[in-house]
Amino acid sequence: MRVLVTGGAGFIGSNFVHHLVRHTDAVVTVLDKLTYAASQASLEGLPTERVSLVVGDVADQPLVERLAGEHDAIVHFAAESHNDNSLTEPGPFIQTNLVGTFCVLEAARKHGTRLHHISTDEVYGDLELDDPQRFTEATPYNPSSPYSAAKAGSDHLVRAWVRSFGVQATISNCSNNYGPWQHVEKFIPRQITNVLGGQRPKVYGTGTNVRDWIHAEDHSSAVWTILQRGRIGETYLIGADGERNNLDVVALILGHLGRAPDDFDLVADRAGHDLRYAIDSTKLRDELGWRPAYPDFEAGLAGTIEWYRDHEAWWRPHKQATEAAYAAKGQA
Ligand code: NAD
Ligand code: TDX
Repeated sequence: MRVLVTGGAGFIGSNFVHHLVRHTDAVVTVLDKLTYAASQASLEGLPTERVSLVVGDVADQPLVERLAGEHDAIVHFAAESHNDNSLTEPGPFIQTNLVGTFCVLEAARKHGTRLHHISTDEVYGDLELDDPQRFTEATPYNPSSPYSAAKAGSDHLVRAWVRSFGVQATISNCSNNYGPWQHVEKFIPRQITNVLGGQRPKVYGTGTNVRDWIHAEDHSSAVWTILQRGRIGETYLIGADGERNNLDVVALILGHLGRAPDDFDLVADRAGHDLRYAIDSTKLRDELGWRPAYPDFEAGLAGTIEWYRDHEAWWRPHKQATEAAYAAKGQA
């Protein structure tokens, strides 16, 4: 199978490419614009006869059409992905997440290429801390930020292209990922690399916000399962029952690295900060038989902390500029 992976030099996309090389016979082309969020180093060491990189924009219609015609399937990860950035400069989120997805859909339509669209649980808005319900495929869309609104719009485009034009697409909405190769702007790598660099973790607001953590490797196995056996036109929620509040995650990081549990700073909150996400992945588990390989969040987090300790050369070049941007917003 020839698979085009958009955004394959980013965090989850690169984890997915590694997963394909390890667990399948797929031949992979990565299409990536190499924005600030990308790292070619994340793809280093992969066999060149299995993985190649095309540097380009998913909103470049002729390019995406040509590539779609040369592949059996497209897995569409490319996006602007950081909520905080969408609050300071929303334009690229509209361009890549909406216009880019439109171009991918038109390319898939032209060539009849199988498409899997990667989305997020943030399209459903947020839950109260004591709400017994979790998000399901039937939860109404209610996005909060420019990022999640643009992702919600991209999901609607995919559904419209399936129904109107018969595009052979599936969608998945996954919870918060952690694992190797995640940019240091994101919560878990930011706090790990702060502590490794002798700084204190920085927690927004009161730290009681809850995220539902899943290892990126489990996201990858779920996406491959859906690509193989998912029903066209269907949406599948991906999650691994990993709800933790931000204070608990920081305490685990501090504890693993031998620091006191209160050795962190509370900083200015994010505007419109979603309180809680939680995924019910029953459909994916019952219909397609998927199970996470990293059900133990504490163990997965410990492995991730060790990965960052061992890969300072990978993250160090991005750290200073990232922290300078947070400092300018009063979040450092
Ligand atoms: P990331 O920011 O680490 O990577 C995004 C990649 O897309 C980068 O390599 C970047 O260069 C590339 N890209 C951006 N704009 C592009 C364009 N116009 N053309 C081509 N390439 C472009 O993001 P991530 O965290 O790996 O997220 C990947 C996908 O997964 C996104 O669609 C995101 O919405 C979704 N998702 C992420 C999470 C999470 O926890 N990070 C959870 C659920 C869903
Ligand atoms: O320094 C920080 N301190 C802090 O308390 C940062 C960067 C974040 N936070 C909080 C905000 C959130 O409650 O940690 C939580 C996680 O924040 P992010 O890592 O920015 O992730 P989130 O906003 O939840 O979105 C992530 O999951 C869903 C991804 O970035 C999205 O791409 C995905 O769709």
